[in-house]
Amino acid sequence: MRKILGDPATGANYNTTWVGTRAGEFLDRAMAARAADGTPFFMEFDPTAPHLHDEQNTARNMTEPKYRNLAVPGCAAPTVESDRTDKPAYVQAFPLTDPYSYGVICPVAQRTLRSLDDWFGATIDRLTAAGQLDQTLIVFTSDNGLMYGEHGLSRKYVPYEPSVRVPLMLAYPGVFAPGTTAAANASRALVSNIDILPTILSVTGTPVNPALPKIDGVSLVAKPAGHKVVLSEYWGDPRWAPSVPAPIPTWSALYDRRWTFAITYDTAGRAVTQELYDRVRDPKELTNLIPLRAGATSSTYDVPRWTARLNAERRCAGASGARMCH
Ligand SMILES: [Ca+2]
Repeated sequence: MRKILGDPATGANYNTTWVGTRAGEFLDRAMAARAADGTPFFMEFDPTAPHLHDEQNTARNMTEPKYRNLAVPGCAAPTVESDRTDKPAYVQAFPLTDPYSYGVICPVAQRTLRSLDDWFGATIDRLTAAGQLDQTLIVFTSDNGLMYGEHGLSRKYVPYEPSVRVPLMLAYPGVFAPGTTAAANASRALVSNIDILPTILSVTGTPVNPALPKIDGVSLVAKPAGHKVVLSEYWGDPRWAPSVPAPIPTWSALYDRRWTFAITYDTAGRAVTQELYDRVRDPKELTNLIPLRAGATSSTYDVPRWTARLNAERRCAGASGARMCH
């Protein structure tokens, strides 16, 4: 992708504006082609926001000038987890608090999303004006969350909820009823980015080539309630080691509507730590309910069963068959 520096003083070529303008130009061409002969179109709109739009810029310059003083909610200091001995060593290596993450990065990131919101609205307006909104599947999501000081952490890459739980909103009139995502059942649905592809295939009536690898996700048209459990995995990347207090290890985690079960591994793939959180009673994931050392059992919780379930999801293939993903 072309690097757009923009002018922090004037906002000229601000990254989101630049990408949004190009997206609008693309849509105009796509609408014309569709009107001419029905050609379908696919567009992915990925602004750099809320990241720094240039590494040399300061956090202040992430924000479009007109929004630099915008009041934004939701960036309070998180609960300090005074006892992190129930968490892996890499977590304990981070400082206990990170005021920069929630005090500086969080509000700036939220202001950048106001610019994104403007361009999202402009995109909807364009589709509406062209009479295409009712025939367009819109997927709104993110590739990751970000820690704003929870557990002392300030990046992504971790199995805790702020890092892995992101919005996934779908709009396609006639298939997904308006407001569905706000309904009690739907908002608790366990879905994952692996469901986006089968959902697009379903909406567009595209047959799956049986010669291709099995698709683990499910179409959210066919299964709007999503999954019984969702797997998340991170593969340790040693290139990040110098930038954090400790390398974040490879881990895998299983989530159902109540529980989070996570295992970290050493570089040889051996399980090192295990964690179990009850997100109903402990939504901030402050108390690991089982012994930290991998393989250690608990008199209260069935650790072998959780381990077996996690391993099954790590090895599953496809949404049907003997080793299906759940
Ligand atoms: Ca703790």
